[in-house]
Order: sequence, then structure tokens, then C-alpha cells
Amino acid sequence: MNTAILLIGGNLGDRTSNLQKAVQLITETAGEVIQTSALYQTAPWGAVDQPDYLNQGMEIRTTMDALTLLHTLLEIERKIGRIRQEKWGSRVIDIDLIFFNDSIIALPELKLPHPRMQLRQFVLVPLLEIVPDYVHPVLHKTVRELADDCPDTLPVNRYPH
Ligand code: PH2
Ligand code: MG
Ligand code: MG
Repeated sequence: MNTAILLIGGNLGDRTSNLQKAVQLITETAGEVIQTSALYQTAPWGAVDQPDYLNQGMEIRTTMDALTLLHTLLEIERKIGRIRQEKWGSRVIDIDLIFFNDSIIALPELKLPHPRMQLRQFVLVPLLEIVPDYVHPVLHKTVRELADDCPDTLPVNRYPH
């Protein structure tokens, strides 16, 4: 069995419903959902001129290997209506793999751990709620230590608040 840590998010359409659909489809097709964080409303990181996101962290257990899981998650994004456009632009749903066990992967289509997770409080705050002691296999810091050290100051607030 493999443990995967995911961050889901979106900033277009009915954001809550799109996250619920993602959790449902992940349960049906990707693996067993062990934990989900609260929803967080987060300011857009990377490209400012877009609506706020809702983000949620998840821990799942799956028999899939990392690439099979990635392709399954991309298929779920398509089912919910994701159209891939510009990098860091608005989207109805994004499902990102953050950690997969303690795997370190550097393929063109999949980098693990997620290469920018330690720079983003919109990732770290939801993960802090569910897996504070998970150790980053490259940086050798826990999620709690990464959150304490993260320079990002964009707002991340529990939703609804
Ligand atoms: N995703 C991005 C770029 N910027 N900002 C927030 N707040 N939340 C996201 O999920 C997000 C982002 C690229 O995937
Ligand atoms: Mg993303
Ligand atoms: Mg993505």
C-alpha cells in the first residue's frame, strides 16, 4: 500500500461543489481517503489577477504506483471539467500530488515531492492540519517546520469563516 498526500483546489465555478466532486471521484477510482483537511480560502499565488481559490489537503492510501495515480488524477480533473490553459491561471479543479510515500521522482510529467510546496502556505496550512509530522524526503523537515520557515505571506483562511 502507498500513501499519497494531495492538494486539491480551484477558483472558478462552484468551488465547494467541485472540491466535493473531486473527493468523491478520488474515493471511487484512486484509493481510500484517510483524511481530509478543512477547506481554506486562499489568495492566488503566482498570478495575482484572478479570483481566490479554495484549497483542501487529503491523505489517501492506494495500490497504484505514482504515475498511474497521476494519470488517474488527471482523468478526474477532465471529468470535472478542467481545461488546461496557462500556467498558474484560473481553473475549476486542480489535483496535485505533493508527496508519495517518501519517493523522490524527477520525470518531465511528475516531480515529487511537489517542487514548490515549501514556498506556498496554501499547500502547507491544509497539510499542517492533517500530516504535521510528515517528513519531506529531500529537505528533511516536517510539514510543521516547512510551514514555520515558509516566507509566503499571502492570506490562507478557513472557509467558511
Ligand atoms: N494553484 C496554482 C497557482 N496558484 N494559488 C492558490 N491560492 N491556490 C492554488 O491551488 C494555486 C495557486 C497552480 O496550480
Ligand atoms: Mg497546482
Ligand atoms: Mg496541477
